[in-house]
Amino acid sequence: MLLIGVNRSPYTRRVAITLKAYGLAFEQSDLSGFGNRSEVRAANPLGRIPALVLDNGEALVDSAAIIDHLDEIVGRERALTPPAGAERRAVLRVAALMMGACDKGLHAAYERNHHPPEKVHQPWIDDCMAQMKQALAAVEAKVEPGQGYLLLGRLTQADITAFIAERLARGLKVDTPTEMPRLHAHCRKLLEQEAFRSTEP
Ligand SMILES: N[C@@H](CCC(=O)N[C@@H](CS)C(=O)NCC(=O)O)C(=O)O
Repeated sequence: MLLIGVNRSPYTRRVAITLKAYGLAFEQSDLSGFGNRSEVRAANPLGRIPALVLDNGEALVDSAAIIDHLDEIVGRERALTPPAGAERRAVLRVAALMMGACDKGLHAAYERNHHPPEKVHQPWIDDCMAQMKQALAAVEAKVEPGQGYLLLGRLTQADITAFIAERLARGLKVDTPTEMPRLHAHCRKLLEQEAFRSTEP
């Protein structure tokens, strides 16, 4: 399998961490959505990373669809999203909040970085960042200090998505050690695991 994308992208890193956590072998092509437009568009017509090219040449796009496939490969017992019921809903809720937080953070970054300065609308940036922070604060409230994982006493997509969203927030100058100290500490602890550490950009 070939993972297309740089781990600076939270979505790509989510897939990279998941692949490593599942112990699935893969190669990675460090392409960025903006820096390597034609190569990325060859794998994903939408021009976004990540894409995952399977050994038969099929290209999967969007981190959620890619992870859905990886969950199928490893089977429902090992999948980092539980197969059904309240446990599944709880993990999906955190994952949706955290992926949405990433989306809002990137909307803010794109507004700042992809518009001429006189066209940047600061209230939109502020609103996006406020939404990102509120979602992070909701997950901060779920962190039980001393517990290794957010939910179910084991690694789930709740942890992985919280990790990549907290990382992105820090990159966008959110002071998570002060504003979300438990979440920040939780993510630092996750970084001790190989799947998280080895995917550091
Ligand atoms: N929902 C998608 C989002 C992917 C995404 O927005 N990737 C960004 C990089 S962080 C990208 O490629 N942006 C380039 C673009 O939108 O043109 C996913 O979960 O994979």
